[in-house]
Formats: sequence, structure tokens, C-alpha cells
Amino acid sequence: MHSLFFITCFSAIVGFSGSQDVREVSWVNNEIQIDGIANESVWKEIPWFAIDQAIIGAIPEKSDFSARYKLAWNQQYLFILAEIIDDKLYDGHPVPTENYWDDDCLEIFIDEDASGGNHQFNFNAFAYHIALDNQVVDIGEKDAGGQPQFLILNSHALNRWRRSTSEPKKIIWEVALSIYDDRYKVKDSSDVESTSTSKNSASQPVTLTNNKTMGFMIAYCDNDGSKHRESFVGSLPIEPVNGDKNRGYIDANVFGKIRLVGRNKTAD
Ligand SMILES: [Ca+2]
Ligand SMILES: [Ca+2]
Ligand SMILES: [Ca+2]
Ligand SMILES: [Ca+2]
Repeated sequence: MHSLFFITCFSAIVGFSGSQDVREVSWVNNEIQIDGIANESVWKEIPWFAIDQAIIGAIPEKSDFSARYKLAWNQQYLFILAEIIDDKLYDGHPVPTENYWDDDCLEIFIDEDASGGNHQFNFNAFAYHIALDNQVVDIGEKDAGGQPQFLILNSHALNRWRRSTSEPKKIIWEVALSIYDDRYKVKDSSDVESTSTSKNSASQPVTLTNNKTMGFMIAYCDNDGSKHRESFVGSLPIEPVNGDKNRGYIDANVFGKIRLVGRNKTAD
């Protein structure tokens, strides 16, 4: 799980620009090593964005939790770098599919075609919960008995985090996210609880291209040892429905939009 792996891309890094409506994400042409160390040049050249909007609970004190993130892309992956300060790391549920939202976890929301709309029990969009043990879980379709199936989708989000030993003990979490569209199929429903990284996917990820627009949001569930998560903090403000802002795992309309830009045509 913690083995290093390398992702190689092709030519030069381009600049970043963004707007409030559609955030532009820079293409990366050099190698990104998913090792929890943000020493790649692309990570040094593009700006941070905040993870500072309360979804559940109040905004935590800075010493309890704070976070920010960066994005980049190549044809194969959307790369996410999250920098997190969390005073206590907590993983009270060893089974990845049980109450995973009540453990510390990074949550990445992605809607491949920026369609918006409901995705709670379908693959119109994904809400990947990435746990401290690096396991990746989302809710799939309901089974024949009408019960939700919790899918381990480790191959969708290669990831590793590492915590600094010096104050404020920042965690660097790097993710290489494969992007699946709404035609995603689970290979065999008997495999949905498997810990295998490969059994669950009967579909191939899409190849990313210049000017592709996708829905995106990122958040962190912070629990420091309570029965339930103490706070849930995201990158975007969410309009509450009946007082509830925890809409991301249900409704892709609350995601923001990103556009992939800057791919060098000579890279082919
Ligand atoms: Ca790295
Ligand atoms: Ca905390
Ligand atoms: Ca969609
Ligand atoms: Ca925590």
C-alpha cells in the first residue's frame, strides 16, 4: 500500500489562472511521484486554494484542523496535493466500508462531465473517501434488496500521505485520480467488499484532454477520537437543504467546476 510509484509526463509546466466560476487546472509535463513529498516543480509553481468552508460543525480552530490544496493534470490523472494540519489522526473503523466518514479522511468529489445532479446511488459522479490507511470508498448502486453497496475503489485514487516531524506537523497527501465517467460498471457485485484494488472495475478511466470541464470539490472529515466526526470542512460554500450542507455525497450540483488547460500539443 505504501510502495512508491511514479508517474511520468512529457514536456513543460504551464502557468495557472483561475476564476470563481471555473477554476483552470494546469497541465503537468514532468514526473509526479506519489510519495507524500511535495518537492515536484509543479507543486512549487501553482497556487494554493483553501479548504475552509464548514459542512458539518463549526470551522475548527487552526490548531485542530486546517487544510489547503492544489491541482494539476495530465492525460491519465487529475493530481491533487492536499496539505493538512490535524492535531490527532484517528482511524477507529478498520473495515474500510464501515462508517468510514467518521474516521479522518480526505474526500474528493468528481463529476467527469460536469453534469451535476444526483449521484448518491449511481455513477453520475463520485465521492471518494480516502482513509488514513489509503483505502478509497464510495457508495455504489443499490443491491437487489435495495441496500446501498459500499465499494472499495482503491485503483481509482492512487495516494500516499506523509506527516512532517516538525511543527506544525503538516500532512502532505498526494493523489493521482483516475477519472471514470457515468458509464462506470462494477465487475461483479460479489466483489464489492473485496479489498482487491483491481476486481471492482469493469470500466476504463477516460483520457483527459485540453479544455475538458469537470465538477470538483474537496473536503476533509476531522475526527480526533469522538464517536462521530467532529467537523467536515470543504473547499466550497454549500447552500443548506433543510439546514443540511452535507450535500456533496448526494448532489453534484454543489461541486465547483474545473477546466483542464495548457497541454502542450508537442507532447504526443
Ligand atoms: Ca511527490
Ligand atoms: Ca483535529
Ligand atoms: Ca456526471
Ligand atoms: Ca483528526
